[in-house]
Amino acid sequence: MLTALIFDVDGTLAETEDLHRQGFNQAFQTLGLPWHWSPDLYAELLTVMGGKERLVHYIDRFHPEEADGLKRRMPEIHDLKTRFYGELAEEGHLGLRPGIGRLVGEARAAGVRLAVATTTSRPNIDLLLRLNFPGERPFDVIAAGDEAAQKKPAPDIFALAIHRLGIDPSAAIAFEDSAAGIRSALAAGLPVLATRSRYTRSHGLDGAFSAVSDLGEPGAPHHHLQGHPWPDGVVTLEALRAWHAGHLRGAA
Ligand code: XBP
Ligand code: MG
Repeated sequence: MLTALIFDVDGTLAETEDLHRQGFNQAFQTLGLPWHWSPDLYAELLTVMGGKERLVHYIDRFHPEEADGLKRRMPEIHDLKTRFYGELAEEGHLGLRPGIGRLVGEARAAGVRLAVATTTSRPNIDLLLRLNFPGERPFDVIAAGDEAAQKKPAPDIFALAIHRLGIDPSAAIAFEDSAAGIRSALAAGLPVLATRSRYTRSHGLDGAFSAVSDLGEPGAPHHHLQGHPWPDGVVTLEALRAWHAGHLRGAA
């Protein structure tokens, strides 16, 4: 039986990555660092998951001669970036991607449990949920950021979410937007539905049992990309349950 849905955050619940990029740039500027991350450069840097890890990778690659000193400043740069990200998210009323609010509502009404498994820092998730689910606590479990020893594509963060849910991974479905995220969820034993995001357009989505542009809404169907198709271009709880039942029968 399908007992839980586990969601990635950046690119899956919401299109947050460009706000992270802008937050980094504002932090660089404030600290007098002559760096600017363009959307193209950021898309390349996104192959390294986690903002702190991404910053270290950037320093090693583009400023190796000053790497030691710059890396010592990394926590300060990242803290400031998190603050600016928060301000940008509040100003922009950061919304959810198509179909997320609807599917979350369907799952809660049916008693299907909800979890988050993300590389991003906890304050960023708390803010996203406060802005979009005011006064509610829709997710039973949140596994985030540095709670995992290794970030995606390692399975750690999805494994932590599964452990906290107290379920077998075969009883859940993961939602991801990135190639590294798909690898992470698969390595934790989860079937993965991929919804491609703005910054993951060039990512291979192999391993996902279905890939679509977004979850879709009645009257605003998604684009099907590969794998399992969804009735009327909308991923509903009913359709997920039907796929899952067939998947378990196939595995038996
Ligand atoms: C995507 C990421 C995150 C964000 C930045 O995570 O790699 O690191 O870009 O967040 P996911 P932090 O898709 O797993 O949500 O700077 O707080 O790490
Ligand atoms: Mg993501």
